[in-house]
Amino acid sequence: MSLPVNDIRRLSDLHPKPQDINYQYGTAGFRTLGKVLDSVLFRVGILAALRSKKLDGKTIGVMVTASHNPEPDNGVKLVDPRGEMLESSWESHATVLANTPSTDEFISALQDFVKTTKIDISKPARVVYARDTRPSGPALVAALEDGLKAMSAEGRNAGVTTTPILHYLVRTINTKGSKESYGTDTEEGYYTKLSSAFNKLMVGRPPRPPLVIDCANGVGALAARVLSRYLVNSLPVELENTAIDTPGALNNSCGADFVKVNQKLPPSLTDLLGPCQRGCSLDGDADRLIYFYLDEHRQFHMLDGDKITTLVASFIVELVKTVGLSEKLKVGVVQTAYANGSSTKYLSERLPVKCVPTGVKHLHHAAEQYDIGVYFEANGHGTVVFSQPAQDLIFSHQPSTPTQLTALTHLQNILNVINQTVGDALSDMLLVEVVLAHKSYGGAEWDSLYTDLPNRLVKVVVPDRNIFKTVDAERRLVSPGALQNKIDELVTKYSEGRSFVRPSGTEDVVRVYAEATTRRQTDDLAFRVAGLVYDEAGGDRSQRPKEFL
Ligand code: 16G
Ligand code: MG
Repeated sequence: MSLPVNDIRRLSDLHPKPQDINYQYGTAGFRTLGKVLDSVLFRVGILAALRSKKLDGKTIGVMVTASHNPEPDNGVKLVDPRGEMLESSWESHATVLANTPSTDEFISALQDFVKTTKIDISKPARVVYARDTRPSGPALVAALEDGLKAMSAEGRNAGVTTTPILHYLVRTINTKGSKESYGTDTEEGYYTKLSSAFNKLMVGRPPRPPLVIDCANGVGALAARVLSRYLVNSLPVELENTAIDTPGALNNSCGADFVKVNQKLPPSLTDLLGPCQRGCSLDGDADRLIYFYLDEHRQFHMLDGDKITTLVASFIVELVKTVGLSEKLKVGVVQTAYANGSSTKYLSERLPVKCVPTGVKHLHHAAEQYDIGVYFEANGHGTVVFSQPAQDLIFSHQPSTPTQLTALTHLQNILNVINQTVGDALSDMLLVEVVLAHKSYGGAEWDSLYTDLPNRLVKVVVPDRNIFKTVDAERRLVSPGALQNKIDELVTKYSEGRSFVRPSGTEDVVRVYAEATTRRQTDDLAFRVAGLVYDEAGGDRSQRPKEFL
């Protein structure tokens, strides 16, 4: 059997590629202005069908979202059968196919691809897809559906939902009826799985003040509302920033990225959050979570992905120890260079900690090397993954004391609260709430586990960010030239100073991170490194930002 060339040609002509744009399947799929993504979505539909055929008809996921980006942006990413990110070798195929200039060239690139990748066209193709609340979403989904139609793929439209729910659906569809079944393959199955485990974990815990959830005016508002109906007595919540139909509201001065980057409360919450009350922010597709609280002086404190890692990993270690399985279940942590130095120090004194390059797929993969792997990026994206033997042990172990039995039951329920396929803001929120309730922690007690070093992120616009090449999990530069030596020399002048430089995978900029013992020193270090980067990359002297030192 060969490719249905006539159908592809007819439909591809309806989705021509703009001549002047070069697309790239980056860290989180294709992402750019929504209005220039039509041809990309059509081609991704075809690619998803081919990926499914290659994997013997397993269901592939497609998510249409641009996460925390501004509302006019959109994007698309593919999800592999276990609910994980697309295998990286296919990312470059996606880029090549998205950039072929004409329908004819697209078809011949497809033919080459099918041949070299040895795809059996006669296999079935199954794809499940969803989108977030962006206004450009419906038209992009229609283009994707044309791609599926061209391949006669079986499509399941999961509608408007969060990225993590789409990942959950992919995994549950593919494990249906098997020993590794991950749950019921519906949204209701997702809410029921998470909430029933959560509700069991909260039995007997004292009532808590309501949790304020900043939904970023995105799809998380819909999901959080449904979830809250399943949490009637276990967790009172107040949903804020739920204006999904207000043009321009998405991620605008709210959401997890706003809080993390600006290190402050979304202005819309200022009058809502009481002293010592905790709140959290989701991002535009609800796969990132940042917590915060105001202290008794109404001072803002942020609890980011590093703080979540510490809280969650410590609790899981404690449970595993109480059950008596410390020897058999090794808990480890995965971070990136962005992890606050204090968190790395705190964790390394207690657990194995690995540092990997930015991007969920790197963290997820490294976490899978542990029996129980906890990973979070500082920006709030993360989850916990349990190896299959670890899960089997947790569900078959026979405890010998009532204390062990209680801890084991908690561990089993925790496993079901967690969305292991990908970082999931709502699932992570439930996990955090469980730990806080079990430890009787408020925001301040949680925050006091270690003290963050002040840190600063600076964006540097350079003529060509591709000249920046990193090694050692992005902690060191090997190009351009002597820049790393200059940074090394500078860093020694700051107490507990640390700084690194990496090209962004999602924006046309270079990022500089710095931390040191004081805010003033941190800013000084960050802007000095930014200045070095700007000059070394040949930035225009007259355009040099004045804060760069
Ligand atoms: C994407 C990544 C996120 C990473 C961020 C870094 C996924 C699903 N998302 O949003 O993990 O932190 O990119 O962006 O992998 P940057 O390369 O622009 O700094
Ligand atoms: Mg996101």
